[in-house]
Amino acid sequence: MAQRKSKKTNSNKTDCSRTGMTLIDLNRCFNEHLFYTQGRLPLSATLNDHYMAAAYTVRDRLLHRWVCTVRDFIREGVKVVGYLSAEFLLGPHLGNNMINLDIFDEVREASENVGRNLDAMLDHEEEPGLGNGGLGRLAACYLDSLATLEIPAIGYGIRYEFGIFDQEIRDGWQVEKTDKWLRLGNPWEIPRPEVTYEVKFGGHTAGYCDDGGCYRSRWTPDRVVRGIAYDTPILGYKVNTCNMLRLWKAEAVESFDFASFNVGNYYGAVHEKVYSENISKVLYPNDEQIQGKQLRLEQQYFFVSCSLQDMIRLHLAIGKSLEYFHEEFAIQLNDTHPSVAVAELMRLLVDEHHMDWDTAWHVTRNVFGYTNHTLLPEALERWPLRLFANLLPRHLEIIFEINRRFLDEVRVIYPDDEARIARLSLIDEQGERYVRMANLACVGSRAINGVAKLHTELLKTTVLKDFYELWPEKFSNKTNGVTPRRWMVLSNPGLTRLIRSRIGGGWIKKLDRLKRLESYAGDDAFRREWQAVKTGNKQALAALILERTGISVNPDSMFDIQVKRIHEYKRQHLNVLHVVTLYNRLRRNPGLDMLPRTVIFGGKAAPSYYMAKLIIKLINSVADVVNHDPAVRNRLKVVFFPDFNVKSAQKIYPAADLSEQISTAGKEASGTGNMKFSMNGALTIGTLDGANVEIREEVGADNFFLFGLTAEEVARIKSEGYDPRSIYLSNPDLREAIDLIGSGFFSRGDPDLFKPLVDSLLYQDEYMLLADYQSYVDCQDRVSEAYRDRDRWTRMAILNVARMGKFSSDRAIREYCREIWRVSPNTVEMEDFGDLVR
Ligand code: Z16
Repeated sequence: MAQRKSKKTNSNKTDCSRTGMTLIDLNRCFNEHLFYTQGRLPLSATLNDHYMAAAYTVRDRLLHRWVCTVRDFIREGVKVVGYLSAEFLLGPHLGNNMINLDIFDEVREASENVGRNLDAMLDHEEEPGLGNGGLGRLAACYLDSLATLEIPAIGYGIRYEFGIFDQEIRDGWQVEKTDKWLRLGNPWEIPRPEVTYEVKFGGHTAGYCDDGGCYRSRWTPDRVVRGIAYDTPILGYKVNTCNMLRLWKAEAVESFDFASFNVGNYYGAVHEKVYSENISKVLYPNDEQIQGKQLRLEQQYFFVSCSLQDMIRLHLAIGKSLEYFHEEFAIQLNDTHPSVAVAELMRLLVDEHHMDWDTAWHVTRNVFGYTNHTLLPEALERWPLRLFANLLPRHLEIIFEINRRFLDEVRVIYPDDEARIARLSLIDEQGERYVRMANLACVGSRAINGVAKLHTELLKTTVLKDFYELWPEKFSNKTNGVTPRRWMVLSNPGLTRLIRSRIGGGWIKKLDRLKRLESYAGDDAFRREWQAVKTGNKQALAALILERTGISVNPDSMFDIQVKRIHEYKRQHLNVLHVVTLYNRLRRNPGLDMLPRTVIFGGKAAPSYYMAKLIIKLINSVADVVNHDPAVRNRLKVVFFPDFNVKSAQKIYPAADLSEQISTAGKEASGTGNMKFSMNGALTIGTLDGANVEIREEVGADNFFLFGLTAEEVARIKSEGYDPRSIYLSNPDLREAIDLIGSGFFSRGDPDLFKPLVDSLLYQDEYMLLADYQSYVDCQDRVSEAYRDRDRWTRMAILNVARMGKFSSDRAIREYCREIWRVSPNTVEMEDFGDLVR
């Protein structure tokens, strides 16, 4: 590449002004792509053609920054973050890149010039749904903040051909549809057919003596798969830094086909190809519960191995020795999904790069950090030893060796404490043997963190207690955050404009500056404008609800929204009990002066999670009855919004009045939807769980609707023996609500349909809905009262937004950078490539 003189540019100017791009240039580029990329004349261009032309036009603006950023990845002294995650829930790119390039208005005008409405194009984009929920979306927010803070970083993951399924609702039930997100092509990715690595599976190991007389292990696999890199540029907000997300696609290794081909086994060769490509075929749709499928372990190992090999190649490219690998890279394990990386890095260093064990272990232990995202026992990953041994025989040897050395150390510190040693062991030996991935991650990492204050404290006293006692200095908290670029600027332009009109735009990068809005909470004119923005957002959502569900809702009613994955611990059915309670009040007293509410639900259930799917059916069944009962007279509406995803989330959060964050205390590690709602001016009704605790701390107890047991109380009551039935028997309103569901009232007279749900509440109630019911209903009554005083409500909403600064993912990433990764910003200098670059 011809390199001309290097030129420093002003990073506060937009691309348009920086490179001298004008609207005319943008229009020309747009039309060129329409013609040369899509092969269309303006008159015959479809919506997709226009979208593609717009996407390529915007992508072109990213590439100059990208090549300059990537150039610095292999510059000595620039430490790079490698963020390993099985999921990245990115959401649509076009609008976000336009925001970060600061060319939103210009592109809008350019598209109007070709006779196409920008919003139609934005709506047309298929989102990459390469994640389940919170964890995947967090990874996406973190990539945005890393780039915005000018931290050199690479996200590593899997290029699933099919992401999280599309949800349809038929007869009230969830139906899963394959997510064919690549059907129309993906203009945001750049395939790198020359960046490939081989990944071995299965087979056996054998010991041998190397030239120096050292005992070594040689792994002879029975399968080899190739990973191919697909890169997506990740631009920061108004900076030159454009990092990359590198996702791996699995392909067959040709030499393996040929072996079969030569003996005439054509079918076998093709089978091998199909088999290999299976690895990156589909995202496992389970959130917070493990399935233990071999293919899932294959996926994990596949992307981890490709990613580590890639980082090693980059490291060697700067000419430094691998014993300094941890000085050039900081690798974060997003949950235990990539934790086999600990064994794989050891294997690469010891077996492939002939490093001695102690040096390799020093490097490994200093390069990794591990983030835990859950306390739920069913979500803690363990792999049956058999399965692990068959797929990764060499890694099991390495894990045994790590474990042997580790437990030797433990025995010195805790002599004769066999119970503790058994708990710390990387191998679970009670009954069937398992490899414990969280233990592997803890032993192999320099830093371990939880995702909210409460969660981190609970980690230290429960699931990771023994590790905390062993290495307290490794533990820290990193409360989650979300990016205000996507979750405010892009999704809520009305609010953004209003805030800008008073305090400028500095808050978009320094969210703490929203504090300056506090003084406007008492300003009548500001409050009226605020309400107008909210009403506009509610009207837009009402139109979308009508389009998607056929239900018409009243934008003047309170929009009470719970959107998140469906899970018993998140207690969507507690919300339903409240709806039924309100409904019973209306049936009892048809003239009741009740604050009109629209209760909106959204979220996907894991396809194999029966109770979660039954909860969806329950919501839809209650909705059917309530929405059609003339006695209700528009005082209560219930909506299940189908196929909740990033795209619809961007229209839902801005329209909420009330945010439902009602998990059983101690169960939600953090939550991030809670932050998105509050940033968009919704008030929260919630328990003291996850980040709710800190949100309440920040916005003030007066501006937060708190109810329910604390995590401590939950644990105490559980240990003393919890009896949901006695609560049911002693609370008439609760009994009436449960009985109505149990009677078949919402299921066309069929008492069996919801029996499993009702029984689980009456006889187990693992998540203590009944214990929190009255406190929740009372709290909801306070909510309704507060909403009647619209000025007071708006004041509270303004204060919520003003005090959300802490929950920017920029703050979270700064903490990771300083306290875990020890990386600092690298200002990307733009290089003038002369005629090469427009
Ligand atoms: C997930 O989304 C989360 C945890 C987990 O173990 C697996 C998945 Cl797929 C979520 C937590 O439930 C949520 O509380 C948290 O905010 C989010 O991870 C990000 O940390």
